[in-house]
Amino acid sequence: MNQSAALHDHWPRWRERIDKSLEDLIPDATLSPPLLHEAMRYSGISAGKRYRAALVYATGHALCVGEDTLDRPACAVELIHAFSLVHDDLPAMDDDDLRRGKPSCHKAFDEATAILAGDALQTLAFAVLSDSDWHALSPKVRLNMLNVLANASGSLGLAGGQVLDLNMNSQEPTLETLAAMHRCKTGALIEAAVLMGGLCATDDFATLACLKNYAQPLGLAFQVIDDVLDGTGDTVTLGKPAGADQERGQPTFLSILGEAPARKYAEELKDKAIDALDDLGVDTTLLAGLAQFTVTRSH
Ligand code: GRG
Repeated sequence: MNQSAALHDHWPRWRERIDKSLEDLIPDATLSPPLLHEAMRYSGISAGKRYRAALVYATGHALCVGEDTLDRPACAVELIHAFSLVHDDLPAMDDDDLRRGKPSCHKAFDEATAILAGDALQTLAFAVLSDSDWHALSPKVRLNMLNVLANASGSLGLAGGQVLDLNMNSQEPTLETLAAMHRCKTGALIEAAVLMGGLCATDDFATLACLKNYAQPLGLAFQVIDDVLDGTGDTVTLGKPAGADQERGQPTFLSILGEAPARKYAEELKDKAIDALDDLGVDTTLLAGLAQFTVTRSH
């Protein structure tokens, strides 16, 4: 079976697992305060490709970890991702009205609720990993994961990347400054997803180093294609406003390089990611399939 077919065999099931787990983990909208829980469920459940969750499952799969063990780490990564999207859409950030094919959280609810729903999705990510009623992984492994996820979300990861992004419009960015910003804003969580899947199996330094060497170019490739799709795709397929980067005058890999060189750059990054898998010495078909998907995706 080729990489894409193998991935296709698993990914839809992973999506279902994530939605079922998040249904259980995000408090029910009947619980007080109902509006906050409704907003969290609106932005957290049945949403998105679940690309980062797929990275957790595929990494765990390569290292022979059972899916029951991977569910919570995958949910935690998706909760941070959902939080970042809710905040990214706010008027003080990108001010986008559409996300994942429906009104963004602050449009469907209101701005204050969206800020608080984002905050609560973030803290829930750490709660699901530190929950003393969850016994699939040892406290030491969970602590390592919490550290990876917290660092990826903070000033050296997503939050820092967002600040660099907000300040970027006033500068003439180079390819290197753009890549440095996206290594934080997009790459850090993608790397955390892969490392968390890895940590479910091992804390072996060499294995985790190989996983980083896979995840880092992959995260950048994901963003290069995100920029290409923003400028060349359509709103319905993307589920978010097409052409938004250009409208905001935002520098992107597409605006700096043009479409064909940007796609070529993403291909090179993808090849680098796949090459890094050789050093793992295990069956990495699904991780290679995800790398392939990263550069061929249409949304
Ligand atoms: C401190 C976590 C944290 C966030 C606050 C708002 C913010 C700072 C950071 C923004 C991070 C962000 C939104 C990066 C964009 C990453 C990206 C390319 C998102 C699109 O991901 P997809 O295509 O989306 O996987 P779906 O909807 O499929 O999940």
